[in-house]
Amino acid sequence: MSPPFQTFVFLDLEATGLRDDRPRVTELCLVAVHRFSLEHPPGGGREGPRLPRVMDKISLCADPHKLVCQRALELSGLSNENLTENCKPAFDEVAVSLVNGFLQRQAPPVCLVAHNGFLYDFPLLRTELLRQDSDLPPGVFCADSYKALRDILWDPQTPQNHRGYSLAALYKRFYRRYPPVSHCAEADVSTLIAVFLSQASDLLAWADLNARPWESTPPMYNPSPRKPLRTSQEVQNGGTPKGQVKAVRSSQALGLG
Ligand code: DCM
Ligand code: MG
Repeated sequence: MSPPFQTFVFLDLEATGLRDDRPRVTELCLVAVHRFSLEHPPGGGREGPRLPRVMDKISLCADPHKLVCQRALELSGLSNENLTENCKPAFDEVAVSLVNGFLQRQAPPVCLVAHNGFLYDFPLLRTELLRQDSDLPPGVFCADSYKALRDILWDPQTPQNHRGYSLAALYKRFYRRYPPVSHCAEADVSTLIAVFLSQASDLLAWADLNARPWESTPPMYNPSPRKPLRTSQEVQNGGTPKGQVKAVRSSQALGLG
């Protein structure tokens, strides 16, 4: 199915590090907003932007089975320790089916939107899906709001550097305050929706023209062959497969457990 898109699904991932670290996902949030609500926004009050009333949301934390780097921990507040303490399973086949079921509930065609998504969130999500021998449902597209807003707001008179287009900087530009929370997947998605709403008609037109088919997203890296991971069912039963015991022990040896 081709544009115009009927549903925009805003996405943010938290992870163990940056691209070069071969990161693993620690948190995923998806919020689906119908085009109608983006074309008829609720308006803002003195207290800040108001988001559409009708939105579907999913937010999941995941054990990354990899050391969370210090900077990622400081930013996101997610650590190997607190994810383990809260018995979070890996980004496993249950997470994949939740994401796919969520997307299938939305009015098609669906376009994912992430800030810097072409370079970070989309390739990383594709890697995590490939690790589970899976992918998104057919017909999904994706658009990068960072790239879109650079195109839309570009003014040769006042060249802005890369930082001027960060999510927090754009929110400040449009709402004259910084986002109340950053680097939590759900909070970053709320900030992204608020930013999107402030430029909605241009961004909708940009997405209809420039969104890419999901299948054209290259994975961030090729996941190594699958190791036995603790599944959601095993977490529920309190069971721990042998490989996982080893991983927990080695993280204890690293001072994580
Ligand atoms: N990240 C990082 N170092 C940075 C910025 C981000 O390791 N300087 C990683 C950890 C974050 C993830 O990127 O969980 C996603 O970033 P953001 O919170 O901006 O969405
Ligand atoms: Mg984030």
